[in-house]
Amino acid sequence: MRLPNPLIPGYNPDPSIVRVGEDYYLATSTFEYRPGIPIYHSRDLINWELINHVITRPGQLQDKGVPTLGGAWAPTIRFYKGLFYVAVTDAMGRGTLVFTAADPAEEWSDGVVIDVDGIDPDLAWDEDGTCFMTFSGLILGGSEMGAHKGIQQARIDLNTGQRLEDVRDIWSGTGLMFPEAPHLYQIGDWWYLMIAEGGTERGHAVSIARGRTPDGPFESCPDNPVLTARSTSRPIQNTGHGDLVETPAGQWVMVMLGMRTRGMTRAFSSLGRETFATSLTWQDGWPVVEPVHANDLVEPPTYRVNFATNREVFAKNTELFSVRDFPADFGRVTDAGLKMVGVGKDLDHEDPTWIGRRQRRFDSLSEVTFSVDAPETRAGLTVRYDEHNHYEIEFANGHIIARSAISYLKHEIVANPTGLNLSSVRLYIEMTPPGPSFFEGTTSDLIHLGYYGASGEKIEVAVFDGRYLSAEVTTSFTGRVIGFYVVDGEITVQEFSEQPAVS
Ligand code: 6LW
Repeated sequence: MRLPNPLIPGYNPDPSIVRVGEDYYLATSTFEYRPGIPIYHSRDLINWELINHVITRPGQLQDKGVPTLGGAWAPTIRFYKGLFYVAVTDAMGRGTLVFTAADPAEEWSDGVVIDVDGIDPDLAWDEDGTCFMTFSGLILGGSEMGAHKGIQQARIDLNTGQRLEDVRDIWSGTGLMFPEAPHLYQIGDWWYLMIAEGGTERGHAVSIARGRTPDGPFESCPDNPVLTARSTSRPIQNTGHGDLVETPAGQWVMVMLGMRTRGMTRAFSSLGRETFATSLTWQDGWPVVEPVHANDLVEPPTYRVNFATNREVFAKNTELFSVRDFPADFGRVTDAGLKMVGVGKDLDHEDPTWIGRRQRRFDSLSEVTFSVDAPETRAGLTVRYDEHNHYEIEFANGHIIARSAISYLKHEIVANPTGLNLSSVRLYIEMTPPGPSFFEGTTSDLIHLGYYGASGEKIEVAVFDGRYLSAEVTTSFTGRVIGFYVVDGEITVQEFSEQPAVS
């Protein structure tokens, strides 16, 4: 099967997939962003549509006090006896949770806390209907913070969240670091336990074992790892954290996370960990997995929203999200556009007054148009990884400022525009490939920041190096997100878009 890669572009790590009849549903990690845990739907594994989110209201995850990179880690989506389940770790928050929904496109439950201590919870049921939770014993709190106990398992009561037995250690891979992302499948006469190992960086890999019962013992596949990109020149690296699905025609597919690395040493992944896919066949009871090939089977997506005409901008299938808050918490939809009022939080704040979406294409021109209520207003357009790593083009007190904030290093370039129309401030951030020279080619991309002048001409204020907004430099689990924000005063946003870069 030839599947588009990326399958779902933009930061969408730790994918989990389930098929019910002709319908496929896929969920990914979203950490501190809200709404969280997107549900993507497809009927052909090629075209995917965002239909809903599991996390749509406060309290489902811990909303305050969760550190950046904590939050929704690694969902597992499954269907059993008429009910959809999403097991997930609210890392450094509520812990291990299971959400349910009769229809994945409708509201999900509040989440039941499960009495296990670890990450990457998986759900599987045996013939008697007993539920097995298999997970990675990484401890994220207390005196054992950081301890890794390998792959573990326990029978659980999904209604109460209680364990029905002591946690047991089970097969934990071939000895590579960080055994995680376990998924348990009953296929034919075997129970297969598939895991990720090697760490989510360049050494990432998928390994598998099998046994006659869901709790093992398991024998390791002689060809492990069955999937890895380590030490290869493949454009898609870090492949791991896989989940399997069988098509109605009996073909098998693995979805997994990967990174499209760029730069002379392929060191920089601008969009973070995205969702990819590959096909596999079974030989002698073991999977033979195709390497993950990049292709342009599906065009990189574009995006445009007009807030004056679209009243459903925060519908359940919206791409728009915010950090630790929901967009509707501070975005008010009106006939004039989306009104947002600053409360003095700038982009160094852990929950800025910011609304945005994932950067989903390399050659990206993102633009926002908004009116300001007074020259003292401070608002702009930013591409961010987190509160410590962001570039922005900002309207402030009648000036236009291009600012880079990388870790604790800040740099500003100020432009004094003439004839700026306060009722229609139009800012842009554009990503383009690096220059052709050997030195220029060391980076991933160039990030151009500017505004449109009174006669609609693009006026560039600064060009910053894109390598510093990459997963490797920011040590981030997420990816680049682009959005508009307000610090002081009020703005009314008319339009927000991402189109192919034109420079
Ligand atoms: C996730 C773990 C991982 O829980 O990173 O890729 C964590 N590996 O499996 C967060 O994405």
